[in-house]
Amino acid sequence: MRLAFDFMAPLVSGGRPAQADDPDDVLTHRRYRAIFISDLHLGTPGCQAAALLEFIKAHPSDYLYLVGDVVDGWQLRRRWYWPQSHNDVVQKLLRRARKGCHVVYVPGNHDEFARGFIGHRFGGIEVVDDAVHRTADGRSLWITHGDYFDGVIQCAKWLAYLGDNLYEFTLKLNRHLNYCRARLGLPYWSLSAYLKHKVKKALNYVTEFEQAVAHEARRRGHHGVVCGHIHRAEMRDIDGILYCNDGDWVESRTALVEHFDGRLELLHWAPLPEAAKQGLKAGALTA
Ligand SMILES: [Mn+2]
Repeated sequence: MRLAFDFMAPLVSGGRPAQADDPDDVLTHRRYRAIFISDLHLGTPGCQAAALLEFIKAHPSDYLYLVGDVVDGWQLRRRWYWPQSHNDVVQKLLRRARKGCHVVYVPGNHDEFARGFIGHRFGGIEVVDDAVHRTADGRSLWITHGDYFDGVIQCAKWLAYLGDNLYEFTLKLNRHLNYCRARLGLPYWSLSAYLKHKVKKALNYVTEFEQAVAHEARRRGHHGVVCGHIHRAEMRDIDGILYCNDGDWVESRTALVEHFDGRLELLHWAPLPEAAKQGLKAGALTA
């Protein structure tokens, strides 16, 4: 995986200066041809909305793809959470579209309510089930959130986080469990072996997901695929198909970007220090 820390990157990228489409932008960074972000989960306390807003402001682009789970409808239904910073992100996205950026919204499973509006536009933002992006160097990228592949892969992702301590604990639990089972006249059953099997399956899940998405992109005749969903930024070749996962804005603050020559890159956003935020407004830099 190629992860670039682009904090304080040069103002000029590929011979093209970062131009202001909008005086609201902060031109500390570079302009890209296309930006792909997903799994923002607006409407949840986990969403890093302030950092996300900074990132969007710092990176103007010709295309902006929102690759699903933009708003977390599941959590909002349970508990309403909508601070100003989340509103600011939505306002910024609408503003981007208004200022001429081609903004495409591909809903995911957490914002499946938006799938009811496929084919429509909201303030210039196009809502589609999936999209195809043609890179500057002529490659065709299929854009999908990725949850459609959950059906074929049994997910037990949380088990991947089980550590050694928990394993020790399960061994102990296993002894007690089997003591009880024996007293009830039940045969021995290994809890730890069962869990170990589950963990292995969870680790395989990521690989299987990546392969399933890449193979579908190939079946559809594309050079590559851009997706999200599993909150794991990645860019690599899978059987001749370029698999790109743009990560998320809950844990990793990652985005996939296309340079003006068609080169793709994964970015990890490091929030700006306060000093840089002030005084580096667009107006101050365009002179
Ligand atoms: Mn998802």
